Amino acid sequence: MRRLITIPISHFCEKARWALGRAGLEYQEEAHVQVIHVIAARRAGGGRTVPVLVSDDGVLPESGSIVGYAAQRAPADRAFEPDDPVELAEAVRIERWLDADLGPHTRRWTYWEMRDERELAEAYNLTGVPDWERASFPVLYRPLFEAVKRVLDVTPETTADSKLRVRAVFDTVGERLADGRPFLVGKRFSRADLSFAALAAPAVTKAATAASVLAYRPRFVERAEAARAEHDGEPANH
Ligand SMILES: N[C@@H](CCC(=O)N[C@@H](CS)C(=O)NCC(=O)O)C(=O)O
Repeated sequence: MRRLITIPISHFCEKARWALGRAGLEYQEEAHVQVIHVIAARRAGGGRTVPVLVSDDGVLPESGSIVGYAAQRAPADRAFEPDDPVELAEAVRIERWLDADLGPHTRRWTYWEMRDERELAEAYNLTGVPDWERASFPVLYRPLFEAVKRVLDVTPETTADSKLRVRAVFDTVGERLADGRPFLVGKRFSRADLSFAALAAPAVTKAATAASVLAYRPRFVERAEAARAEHDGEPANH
């Protein structure tokens, strides 16, 4: 059985999950909290980031290679790579651009929103992790999140910059779709659309996620709504 090593809330991991699911490929997810994921990723044969896919054909330590692996195995009615080689190159180019210019910035923004939100982190961050990681999370939370903030350089200044970068990517994608075309490349859903949806999700679903997971934390919902209003051009009150 294929194994997919993940951090459950990671949107790069969601890219990989989505691609494997779309292709109808079975896998067992092995989810870990941040920092502990490095041990799991290395043990599986990857580097320090997740997702890592372990399959009979080898170890794939990058979301992009996992998406390619899944796309090559997808049945025709679930294909998500264009047949045309020029369009395929364009879809991969857009995916790489989103990996570099969108993913790290929606992630930093999310960690900023989760700062000092231990209850939110517990509700949101631990899906599927081993019992011992869940049980130790109350103690691990502070050092883990300090480490994540350091590694990802999460500060008020960098977060403000990341929000601008997210907005710039949304504007570029919006321009590309401005003529009414439903997909970023070609005439059907492709890995470019999949990547945009997965990596943009933290920026557009924060309010919905927070509302469903943590209806009892209105402060987080307020912040997310303020961010959304700000993006829509309305003045934010928070
Ligand atoms: N280029 C990698 C990026 C993956 C990535 O940044 N994963 C994050 C989780 S969202 C990670 O493992 N970060 C841990 C670290 O950098 O130590 C890919 O596409 O798989």
